[in-house]
Amino acid sequence: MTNMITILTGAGISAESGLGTFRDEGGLWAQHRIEDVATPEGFMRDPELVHGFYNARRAQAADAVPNAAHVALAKLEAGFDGEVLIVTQNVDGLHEAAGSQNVLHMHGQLDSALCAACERRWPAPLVMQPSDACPHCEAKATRPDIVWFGEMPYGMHSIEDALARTTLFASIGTSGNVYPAAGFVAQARQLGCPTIELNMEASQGGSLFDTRRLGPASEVVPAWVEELLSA
Ligand code: BJW
Repeated sequence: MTNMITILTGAGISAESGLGTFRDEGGLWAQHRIEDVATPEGFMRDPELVHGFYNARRAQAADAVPNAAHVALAKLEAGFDGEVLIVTQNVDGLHEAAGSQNVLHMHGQLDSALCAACERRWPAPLVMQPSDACPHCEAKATRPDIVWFGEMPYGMHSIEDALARTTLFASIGTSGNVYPAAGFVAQARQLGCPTIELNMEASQGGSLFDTRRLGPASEVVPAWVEELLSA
């Protein structure tokens, strides 16, 4: 069987690059109501507010640089004897900026725009607004290419397929509050795959992991990658 590592990442891996997490003290959900900025209903009610929220995060992400954890995962993909897949819940592009190539953005991407009418995508401008027209069908139905609550995350078939082939499942910097991502560890376990969590503190489903390394991602991830590459 080919070696395959599937790595689920969350906001914690980008925290040391200056991008806020959601549920930590003072995080994004302490400053904004989820129903207002992260649901299709909120967008229908007040598209200006939602565009403003994502415009600010797009600007912040554009200035951010990968930290040692992103860099280590890129090094793992380049040096590992097998396949490495990063399934990220993050909408920033820091894994790619660090050099990772096999990345699946299950909750969308800040640098992508989506037309709700024709469902085509294009690179998002730094500032999006409700009056923008789709460059393909010209409908004024453009939105950030982000998966909001109640919407189907992207790439679920590819993720299910990857979990079935995975020989090691790792979860980095996610609180385990949001499904379906929070359920991947149970799926991997059920398939007999070893599991490891690397996080600042234990996640919601923390007891499901075989192993846990607690600490800042910029420290625990490079150390873990070194171990894997020298094994
Ligand atoms: C560090 C660190 C450092 C800090 N170093 N670590 C009832 C039961 C079960 C499910 C549901 C339910 N009711 C509704 C649902 C479904 C719902 C859901 O899960 N709701 C829950 C709230 C209960 N999910 C959905 O609606 C999803 N769609 C769906 O389910 O479709 C139906 C379906 C799917 C599949 C099969 C069948 C049906 C869509 C979810 C969309 C999530 N969207 C968001 C916002 C959009 C993206 C964006 O704006 O960026 O995605 S919510 C937000 O949470 C964001 C994140 O990607 C996501 C996860 O957050 P994450 O990454 O875990 O961040 P935090 O802040 O929670 O945690 C940070 C962690 O880092 C912490 O652990 C820290 O300790 C750690 N940390 N600093 C290392 N330096």
